[in-house]
Amino acid sequence: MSKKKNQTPFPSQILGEGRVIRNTGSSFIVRLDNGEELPCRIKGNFRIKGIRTTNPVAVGDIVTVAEAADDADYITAIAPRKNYIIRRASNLSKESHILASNIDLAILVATLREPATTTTFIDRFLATAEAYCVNASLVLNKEDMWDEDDRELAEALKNLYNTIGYQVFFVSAATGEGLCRLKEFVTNKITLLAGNSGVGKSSLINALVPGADLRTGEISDIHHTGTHTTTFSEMIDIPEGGALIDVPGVRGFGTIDFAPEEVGHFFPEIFRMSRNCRYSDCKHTGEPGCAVVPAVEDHYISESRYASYLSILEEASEEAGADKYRKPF
Ligand SMILES: Nc1nc2c(ncn2[C@@H]2O[C@H](COP(=O)(O)OP(=O)(O)O)[C@@H](O)[C@H]2O)c(=O)[nH]1
Ligand SMILES: [Mg+2]
Ligand SMILES: [Zn+2]
Repeated sequence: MSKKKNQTPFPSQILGEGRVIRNTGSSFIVRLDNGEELPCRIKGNFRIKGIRTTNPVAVGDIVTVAEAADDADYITAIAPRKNYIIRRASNLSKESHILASNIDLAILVATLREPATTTTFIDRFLATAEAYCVNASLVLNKEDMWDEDDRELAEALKNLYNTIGYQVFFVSAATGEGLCRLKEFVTNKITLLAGNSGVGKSSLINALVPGADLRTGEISDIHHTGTHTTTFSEMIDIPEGGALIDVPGVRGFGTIDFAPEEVGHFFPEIFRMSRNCRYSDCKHTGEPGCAVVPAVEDHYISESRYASYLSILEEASEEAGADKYRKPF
């Protein structure tokens, strides 16, 4: 590459600005403002300060593309991101993965069975969305598989999350149940669909956008996550306006960069209640005068939400502790 630099003393010709609509990990497709779609690679080092990411460029990024001497075009700059959803690549990893950027809405697709999404997973996702100022909603898919108990559980979850302020949709990509309202909700927005492998993200996009033709049925991916770390994310236009972003399924949702005293801010109902705690830096783990713990005991705050809060708090505290002992070089 340095050789090429020597040969071309002038900056390569800028082809324009556009949005990254596909990311395979090593290559990208950028749609220019004039509608042209260009296969691109990355040139340069785009890193968010202080965060190591496995993908420096994400679907949704607004980038500058330059023509190179050979036939590959290059992404040479990224415009500042309005927002993004990021997760830790794996629980122990220091590396993070940006799922998508510049979005209007992040939807977590969850299922009660095949696979069963845990409330911890849901809450970690929602907390991340709060932390990065992204509107989030919940979609419970595979409604066609529910028996009476499932429906009861679904109603309880809906009630819980509605009370906190999140919209909840019951849908079935298989039968089309509930899709009309969901489509209405996502039209004219750029929406990320996230969730475990096999919950039906791609099936939902196929059902919402006729002709999207995404590959589905990748349930076996669950067993291959180790080798399937290559990312393949794609933005699919909604003909009526807006777009949906399909990303590979994730197993866990490691949160990043949360200071322990901050975690409560990302659980709206805990945050509201924490105004009544005696100490402003209360972590709600048994401090004197804490208002949150009694609210959990009195069922004003759900136990599952509080458990999710504690799991993130623990992670954040470990990080903070580790920082203290980290060598300064
Ligand atoms: N019964 C039922 N199966 C579904 C539904 N949505 C998706 N599936 C199935 O679940 C599997 C995983 O779907 P896929 O869209 O690939 O999930 P993704 O990994 O989240 O993209 C496929 O076998 C789909 O046919 C649904 O609403 N009901
Ligand atoms: Mg998929
Ligand atoms: Zn408290």
